[in-house]
Amino acid sequence: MRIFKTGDIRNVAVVGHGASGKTSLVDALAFVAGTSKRHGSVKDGTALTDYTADEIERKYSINLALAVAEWMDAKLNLIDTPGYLDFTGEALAGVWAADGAVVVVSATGGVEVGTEKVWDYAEERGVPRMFFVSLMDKEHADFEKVYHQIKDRLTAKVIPVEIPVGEGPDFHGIINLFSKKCHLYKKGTKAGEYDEVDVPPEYQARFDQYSRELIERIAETDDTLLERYLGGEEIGRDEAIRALKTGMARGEIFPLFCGAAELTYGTRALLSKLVELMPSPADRPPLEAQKWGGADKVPVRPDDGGPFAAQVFKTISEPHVGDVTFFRVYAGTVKNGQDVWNAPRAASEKLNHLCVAVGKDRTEVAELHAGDIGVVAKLRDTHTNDTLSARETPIVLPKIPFPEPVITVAVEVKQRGEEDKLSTALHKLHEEDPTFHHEFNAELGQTLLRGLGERHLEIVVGRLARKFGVHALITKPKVAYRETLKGKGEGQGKHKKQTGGRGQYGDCWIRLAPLPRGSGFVFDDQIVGGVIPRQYIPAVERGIVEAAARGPVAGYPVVDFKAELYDGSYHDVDSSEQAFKMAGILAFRNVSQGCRPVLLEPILEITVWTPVDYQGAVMGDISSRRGQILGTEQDGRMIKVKALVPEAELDKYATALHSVTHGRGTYRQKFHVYQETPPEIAHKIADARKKELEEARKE
Ligand SMILES: Nc1nc2c(ncn2[C@@H]2O[C@H](COP(=O)(O)OP(=O)(O)OP(=O)(O)O)[C@@H](O)[C@H]2O)c(=O)[nH]1
Ligand SMILES: [Mg+2]
Repeated sequence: MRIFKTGDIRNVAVVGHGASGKTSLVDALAFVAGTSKRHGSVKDGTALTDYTADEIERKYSINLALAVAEWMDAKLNLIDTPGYLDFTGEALAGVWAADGAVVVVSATGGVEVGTEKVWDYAEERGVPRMFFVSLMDKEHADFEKVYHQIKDRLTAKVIPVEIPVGEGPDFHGIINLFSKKCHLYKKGTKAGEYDEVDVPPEYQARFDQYSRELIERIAETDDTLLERYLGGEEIGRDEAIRALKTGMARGEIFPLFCGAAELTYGTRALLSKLVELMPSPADRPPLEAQKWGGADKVPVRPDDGGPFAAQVFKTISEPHVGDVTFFRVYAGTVKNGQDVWNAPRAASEKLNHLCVAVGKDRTEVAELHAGDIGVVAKLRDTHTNDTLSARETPIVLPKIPFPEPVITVAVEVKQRGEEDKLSTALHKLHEEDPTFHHEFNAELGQTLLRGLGERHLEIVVGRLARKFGVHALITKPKVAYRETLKGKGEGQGKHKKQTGGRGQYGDCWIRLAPLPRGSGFVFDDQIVGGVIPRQYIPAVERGIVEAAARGPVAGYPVVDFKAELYDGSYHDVDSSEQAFKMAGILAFRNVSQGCRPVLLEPILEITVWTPVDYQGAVMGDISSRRGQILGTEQDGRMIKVKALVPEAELDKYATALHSVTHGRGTYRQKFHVYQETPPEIAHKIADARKKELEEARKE
């Protein structure tokens, strides 16, 4: 593979809603450019960038992946990203590593929730964007409708540079407004070849109208151009393209293209426009990095001669290879075999077999220039989001803000004794995928997995089996119930045993009383006159604490109460710490029964974002989950609904919300308070818990 200098590199993320045709487009672009020798297909499992076993089996993208298209003496690093929201972290990382993005919008599906999501990421990151209306040959394709959807729902700054000739099965050509020519494709075209003809007469009126709009919009981004345009002067193609590129860099204009990747229609024009309109890494503003070990900020410029700086934006573990690390060079030139420095981990890494990735294939290269994207296998201590720099100039680049997990499930290993293997494997998977988290919750006795959706966690569990040989089952996460006391009570706990030799004797009297929520446990020692010797008092407290861990209602921990120890008796010979602890246990069990014990359940505060159309459905659903709406307000394009909902009612909420809002709703949750469970529900929970504890005893 050729070596490319910074100015000849274009890093482009291909983003969009699921199944909009991104992977097919990337494959077609690499093939038409000649860089890839075979035109692959998602359906056949041969697409360049859907190469993992999971992707081939499911026929959609899960990981971001790279392809290269060499065109017009430039190298396009194409970053294919998954569209499903469960893998939105990958799309975010792809946009982060790129200097520009192609937003793919299906000519039949139009703007969907995934389109809005990636649009927002790209907006936050401030990368120049262009639109590609894909699947133009599909039944019901509607270019005009999709263009207006983009205009209404994403940005008014979109402007077509191409218009299709025919739509759906009749789609067979594209008119380019810059070249004023029409490309006609023949059935069976292999690599985007076309006949160039004049604009067909029946399209002349549309062509004139769109051309005028295009040139006006471009002129509006540049005062001198605008003046000349208004003065009646003709704006030449090259200067229009230059102005368009500048306008794109400033986020003032977003050109729109169209085509059908599977048929390779429109791919050649798109390749050229990617090279001409997308910025090279040298055109991008410098990044601000943190000097490692100091407070200073240092600018990182895409300068070939500068000190080396790179960031890892993806790690994937491959069978027989181990970890494969994708990184983007931000500054300096890096050579095959070079030693680099991971400052926060104080680790030196050798970039042996420095490669460029094209799908699953890797080609070794001698060097990579500032701005380029490389891969290397078998780094020891480096993970996603780490910065690699030179030892003399250690820095840390701003981290990719991966999204927080939204759903939680529990997992159990199928085979006993595999728990350790499970935890090691989960740890590896988290390193590969920062949007996946796991923990062992001792209170619940469960391993919890957190991620961005059910599909995400199913795939994680699949990888556990495939890559680590750990077979696990997804189960429902338990709810951490609590109990508390609503009334006061007092009574005795007496432990007396006389079995041969030395006996056991402990006797205490306690008062139990409720405390406000969140107070925890308070022990009040009111013993006077030595009725219980000092050394035994802590033992009584320990007994109460132990007994309170299994409350009277359903065996859940009792919280927010006070225990006052006010009387008791002892025996000179038979009393011991152990005996007084038993007395404490008995006292709590006796007294708590009469203190109107109740079950508490965790209440979460959830914030839901939904389009206004589904607001009623979302709120109705919340009410049916015993939820209480706190308020609603407009938040950008969405309505924000805040509510309090019992955690027990939120199982699979992400999936329910997805279906209620047709995929457009999102939510966040946080713990709010423990609250008394309604009695009829408490009974059911107590019954279930009793069974669970019995089962546990049997095992
Ligand atoms: N008719 C037609 N179908 C296409 C075209 N391009 C892709 N498809 C089909 O559309 C479906 C989705 O294509 P993909 O390329 O996998 O879409 P994607 O955007 O990568 O999907 P995700 O990876 O799930 O986000 C596949 O079944 C493709 O065969 C096209 O130009 N015309
Ligand atoms: Mg894909």
